[in-house]
Amino acid sequence: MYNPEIETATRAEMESMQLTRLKRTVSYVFENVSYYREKFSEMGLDPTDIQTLNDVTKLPFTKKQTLRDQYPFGLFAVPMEEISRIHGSSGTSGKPTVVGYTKNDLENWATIVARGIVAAGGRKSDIFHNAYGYGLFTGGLGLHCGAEKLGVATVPISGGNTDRQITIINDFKPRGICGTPSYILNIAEKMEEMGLDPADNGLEYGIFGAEPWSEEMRATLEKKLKLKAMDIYGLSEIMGPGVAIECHEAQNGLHIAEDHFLVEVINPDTLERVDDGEDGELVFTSLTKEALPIIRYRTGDIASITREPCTCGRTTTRMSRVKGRTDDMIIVRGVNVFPSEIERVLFQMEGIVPHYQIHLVNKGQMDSVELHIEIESGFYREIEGDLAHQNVGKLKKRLQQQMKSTCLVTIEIVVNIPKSIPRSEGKAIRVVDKRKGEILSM
Ligand code: DLL
Repeated sequence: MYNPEIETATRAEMESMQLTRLKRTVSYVFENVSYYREKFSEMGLDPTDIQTLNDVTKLPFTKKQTLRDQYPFGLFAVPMEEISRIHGSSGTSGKPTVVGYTKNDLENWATIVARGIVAAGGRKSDIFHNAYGYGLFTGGLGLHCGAEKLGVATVPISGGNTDRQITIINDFKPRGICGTPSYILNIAEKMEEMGLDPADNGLEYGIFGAEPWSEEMRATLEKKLKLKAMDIYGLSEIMGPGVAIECHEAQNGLHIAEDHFLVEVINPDTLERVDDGEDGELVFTSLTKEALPIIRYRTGDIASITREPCTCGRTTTRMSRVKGRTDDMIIVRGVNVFPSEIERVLFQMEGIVPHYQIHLVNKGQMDSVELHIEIESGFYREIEGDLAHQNVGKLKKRLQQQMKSTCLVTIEIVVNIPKSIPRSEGKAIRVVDKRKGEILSM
């Protein structure tokens, strides 16, 4: 472990540290961020009202819209001379959400990510291939600085230019790799197309996240690349990658960096807290941030938490895999479906590749949902000719039945020829609103 005293602290030790830091953060935002000062005053709230960890529920929520309203720097708690870096969230439309970091924030972030890489199976002696995009997006530089802090030989390849990624992986033989699961799958498939075996490159672990993905996707990546795949979670508003990460020992829930982030799970409709183990929206309060401290940030991400210690020996609260986002959820005739649930079904079907897009379309007066899928090249060759039409029909029917029994929805299936669905080089675009020409979820 990288920080054993933190990672194996007793609940009482952790909560005592959290309470001290929460009190400090609440006073700090009251003094330094006019938005929070006004908000607290409106609510008749004084920083001294926070006496226990549960008192966090007295505090107001912060939403993405708050950051947009304060664009670009309105929520910063320090003057610009103390800001060392600025990132932005990968907004699907409009202006990005802007976040800033002081030197201490960057130092804490690097430590958290270094700790996460070790939990995921990384060692100082590794070569580490970083295929997250470098830039305003926090993925590239976030993983980079954590890897450097740990002392691994970091390859800052960034996203895209897949042929070059493959050459580098083959020649450098990294032990670790990170990137979005959809892009890593894209790399593996490209290797296969080039006649290379993705399993034959010495990779031992992968750190994949920044987008929802399924256990089925994990199984595929682990098999194709012959590595252990760990889930990493984070968001720029809270810090970036590393808010939580799976350990390689258990691969069973993501350990939250609780010494820096206080987690709550709420019902997104009633805004009340839900019990441990129950799905709800993740809410985080930063406990150590200087540049952009944030109170009860509503992430929009649906997951559950457990405080049970993990078999790896870590005692930190773990979150489940993110099921989807509240604003990603598609409602088909009253039934809620997340793209990741659709992905699970696709991975189980033979003859279909796991690349897909969900299109929201308008047919006449009615809104409807189309699932665009793609046939596997081998399967496509088999069905070419007279039987083609009939077989595509059968495939569609089978998929539709599977969707109906697993996700409880009837969705129109549109079958496309191989390689026609755009491949991801970062966050995959899963939902496209054709009614407005907008990409809804990446
Ligand atoms: O995606 C930070 C990140 C980079 C995380 C690299 C992991 C690895 P944003 O661009 O601000 O930051 O997007 C944050 O992405 O609210 C989730 O909806 C989604 N997300 C991030 N990690 C996961 C994950 C980065 N492991 C938004 N599973 C979050 C599911 C994830 N969704």
